[in-house]
This record gives sequence, C-alpha cells and structure tokens, in this order.
Amino acid sequence: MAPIILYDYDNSPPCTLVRIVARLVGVEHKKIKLKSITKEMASPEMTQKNPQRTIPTLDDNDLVITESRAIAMYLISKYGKDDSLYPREPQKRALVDQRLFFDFDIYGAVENIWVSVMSGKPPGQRHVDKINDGLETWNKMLDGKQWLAGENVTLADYSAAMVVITTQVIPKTEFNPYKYKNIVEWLSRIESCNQTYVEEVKVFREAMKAFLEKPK
Ligand SMILES: N[C@@H](CCC(=O)N[C@@H](CS)C(=O)NCC(=O)O)C(=O)O
Repeated sequence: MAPIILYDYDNSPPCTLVRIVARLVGVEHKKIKLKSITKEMASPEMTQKNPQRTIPTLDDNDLVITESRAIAMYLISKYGKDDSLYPREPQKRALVDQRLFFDFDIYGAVENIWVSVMSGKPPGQRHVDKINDGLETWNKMLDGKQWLAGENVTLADYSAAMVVITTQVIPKTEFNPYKYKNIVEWLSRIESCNQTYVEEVKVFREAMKAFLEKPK
C-alpha cells in the first residue's frame, strides 16, 4: 500500500479542515505542501489527477478525492475509529449533511470576496450580505445548543468553524463573528475540547498572516 497523499497549503481554509480531520481520525498520511497552487495544480500530472485543479486533493492509492468536505467524510468513514464525527444513522447524518451544505454555500461567498479583495476590487455587496446572514443563521442554529448537529462535536462544527474563522481574516472587510454570543461560546467549546483543532487553526492563521504581509 502506498502512503495516502494530501496535497496541502497551510493558509487554505479547506486544507485546514482536512488536516484537522486527518489528525482526529489518526490516519497516517504524507503531506505535499504546494508553493504555488495555480502553477503546480496545472501540471499535466496534477490536472489528470484533479481536473478541478484545487487543493486539498487526497490520493489514497489512486482513489483521488477533491472537495474538503468529501475528503473529510471519506477519511472518517474509512479510517475513523467510530462514527461520532460523521454519524452513519440516517437522521443524524442528514443533520450533519444539511449543516455542511449550508457552510459550503456560505464559503462560496467568502471565496468570492477573497478573490475580489486580492485583485483590488471592492467586495460584492450580495456576498457581504450572504456572509452576514450566514453568521446570523449559525448564531440562531446554536441557540440552546452546544453543537451544530446533534449532541456531540461533528464534522459540521469543524467545517463551519473554518468558514467562520475565515470571514474574520479577509482583509478590507469587517465581518465580526465575535459579536454573536452563541458563536463565540461554540468556537471556544470546540477549542477547549480539541487541541488538534487549536494547533491547525494556529498554522492556518500564521500562514495567512505571513501571506498577507508578503509584498505582492
Ligand atoms: N470547495 C473546495 C474549495 C477548494 C479551493 O478552492 N481551494 C483553493 C485553495 S484555498 C484552490 O485550490 N484554489 C486554486 C488556485 O488558487 O489556483 C473545497 O472545499 O475543497
């Protein structure tokens, strides 16, 4: 068996989600850290592996999976010691899936704003409104609840937390997830129950800071 390979980039939110889950599941893997995503993912070898040319990309003995949430679901289903992060029971799983599709949609707006800001354009108001509405919605979902889906921390929490954290690091925008009490308490609950999450978020934040400070 060849080692599992994860094509990775420290300041990428979706890569950070996969790093967190891979460590939580405890699956051995080799990380290939890219230097230039656009250049390296456009090589003929990588385009053949992943026509989307995005990272994270996971290669598990020629099973190539892209899309961070799909990679996380796969790692938990195949290598998890139990199903607590991504339950097998259909009703429980449906709730986790709903939350994941919701955060995927909000992340689309985050990406759109990131691209605008990085190319010196103003962020689209439609996307700004969508993110603010997303933050409100998460805050409501968490009313009286410890976690986003069910009675324990799941993939839904880690995935949404990465989107929430990312809203706050985009330059020239003023998203403030910390004004929502339920979100603040939930983020600190995730942190206090999980050192792996704390470490990988630190890697993400430091890499993002270095990227933003680097002269363009
Ligand atoms: N929905 C995808 C998004 C992946 C994505 O867009 N990744 C970025 C890096 S954060 C990427 O590969 N961008 C291509 C590029 O920069 O050329 C996921 O969750 O994996």
